[in-house]
Amino acid sequence: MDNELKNTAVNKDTTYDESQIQILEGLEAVRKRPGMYIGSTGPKGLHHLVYEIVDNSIDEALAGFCTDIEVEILPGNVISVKDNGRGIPVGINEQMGIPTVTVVMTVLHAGGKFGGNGYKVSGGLHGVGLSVVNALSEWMEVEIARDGKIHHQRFERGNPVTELTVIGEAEHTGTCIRFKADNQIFEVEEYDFEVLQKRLREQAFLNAGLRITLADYRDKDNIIEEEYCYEGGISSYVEFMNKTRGYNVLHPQVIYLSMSDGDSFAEIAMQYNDSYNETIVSFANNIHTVDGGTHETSFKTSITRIFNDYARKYSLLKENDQSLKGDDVREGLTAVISVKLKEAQFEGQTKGKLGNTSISSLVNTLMNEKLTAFLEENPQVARIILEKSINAARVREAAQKARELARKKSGLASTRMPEKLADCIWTDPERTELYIVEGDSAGGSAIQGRDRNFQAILPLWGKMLNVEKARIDKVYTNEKLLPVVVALGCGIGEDFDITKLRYGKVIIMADADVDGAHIRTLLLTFFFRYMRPLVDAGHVYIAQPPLYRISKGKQHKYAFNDEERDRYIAEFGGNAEVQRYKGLGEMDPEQLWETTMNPAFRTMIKVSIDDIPSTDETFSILMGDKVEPRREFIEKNAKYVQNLDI
Ligand code: 0RA
Repeated sequence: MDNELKNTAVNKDTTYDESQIQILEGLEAVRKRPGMYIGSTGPKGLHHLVYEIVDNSIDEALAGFCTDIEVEILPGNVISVKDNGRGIPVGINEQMGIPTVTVVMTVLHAGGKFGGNGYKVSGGLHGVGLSVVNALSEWMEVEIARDGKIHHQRFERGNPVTELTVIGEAEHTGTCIRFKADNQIFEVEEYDFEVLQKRLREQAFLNAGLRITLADYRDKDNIIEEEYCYEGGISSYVEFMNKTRGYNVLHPQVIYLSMSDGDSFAEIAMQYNDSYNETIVSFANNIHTVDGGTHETSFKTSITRIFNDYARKYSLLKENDQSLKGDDVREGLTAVISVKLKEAQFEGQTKGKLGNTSISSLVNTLMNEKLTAFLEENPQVARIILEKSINAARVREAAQKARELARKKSGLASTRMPEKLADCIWTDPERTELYIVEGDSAGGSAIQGRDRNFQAILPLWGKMLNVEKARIDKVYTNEKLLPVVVALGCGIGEDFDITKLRYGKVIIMADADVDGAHIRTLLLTFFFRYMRPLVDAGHVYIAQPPLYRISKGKQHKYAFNDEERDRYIAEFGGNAEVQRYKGLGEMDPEQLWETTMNPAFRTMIKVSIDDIPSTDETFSILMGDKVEPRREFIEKNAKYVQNLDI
């Protein structure tokens, strides 16, 4: 009653009713089309809810008022996010006639990340996203410590179900938000600790000194509590990436460069390692720009030019030497680029690419002035890096020659296909498939069992190369990989040209045992490192051969796991015969066709890259030099391994 009176007093006209209508319509819109606001209602969307809430606390930290953010996953997959900022204002909002916090929690913000024409700028739009998460929550509660009091309000599916009420005294300030995602909206409700861990750690790196904690209390026998706080900011991030990938760094200090030009700020941290990989991660306003954009492009152009200039100036490159290419100077480079700007434009289908051209010149100037100065002041480091780049260029040039030579010598001219390839009749890549098969006997079955109109078979032969530890010149001379390159027809590395691809589906078919897993991993590493666009465009598949054949009399069924096997045995009513396939070679051609190759019945796994930096990390760990990160990975992931016939 008290509150109603207050509301009426503040509202001189009918705004209150209108506000109510606006709120209800807004919430309705979010619940009707959740995908528009949080991307999806699957696991990604679910985790996005947490990011939206945490982002508001980070904004408060960017504004300089918050140092600690505590995130908890509570039993029942309830999320709690608590910060020590100023607290969301609790006074009555003049325009709406209700407390500001209630407005923030219920009114759809015009400048949301999805839809609308503005984009989120950290430090700018406080409270964006809270109403969206609220609308998609079965319930949400907010507790605000402010003005000496603790204020509380509860919402259900976005609607306030209590007034904002004082529930206690407080000496501190801050905001605590708790919510349970609505299972009427989301297909899943389990949060993945590692997904949240990765994102929160990333945010801690991007906001130097900010302390973020993450705790998981869902399983009382396995409570996890972690803290992320990095005084070194993005420099610590670079160190962390080199370390987790098991790389040896070439110079002890991370190179850190930063510059601002009034409206925008850019910072770059970089450090070289002794691998042949490039790991560049970029951000705009703390949002990961998965597809790069103007900041990343400008960085790459600049670094190539600056290293070339330096190498010429100090005669590390002689007059007749070719200039260093981008790939040469980025070999073994781990870098983080982070820019902050007003009205960031995110482009592309997944909004993962920064479009603002103004940031190019800032990054360009930053690199020209600061990196050049760094090289002049640290000639020993400059030498080490340049040596590595020049060596990379030499290897690249040698590889080019080796390839030309290999072509000439073995007659591997563009049209001559590998001897082992059993090609198909059709040539339209929209319809054709290449099966890459380990072993001759399996290859033989596949050749006999296939539909030769559209299915080509390439049996692999000889010693495989671990590309994680080798350079491109070795690939061109590897007897196992070269036929794959030639059969696909599109080259590798810088020369890769997807328009020349000869088969729309590239299917790895290997045994369901350890050796099969090994060859699969080696081939995937190869595709990831040397034919990334092939994977990106969704051309790579993994065949799924059955593990068992269950038969009784004239009936038979194939089982792809132990559960299916047991079910079929039960269905056949006992006395069923179970044959276990140890390898593809044990299947006759008809069986192989029927179970694994016939498009009408087969199941295949389509290989996609969710997240390039983590895929990169995984391959480095699995196939790289260091044993310790690999042991850790295996220990952590052993629980996911099924059906491994060890
Ligand atoms: C609006 C205005 C102010 C702070 C906030 C919102 C705020 C929002 C969130 C969300 C999570 N934590 C938060 N902390 C603060 C400024 C208040 C003032 O001027 O005192």
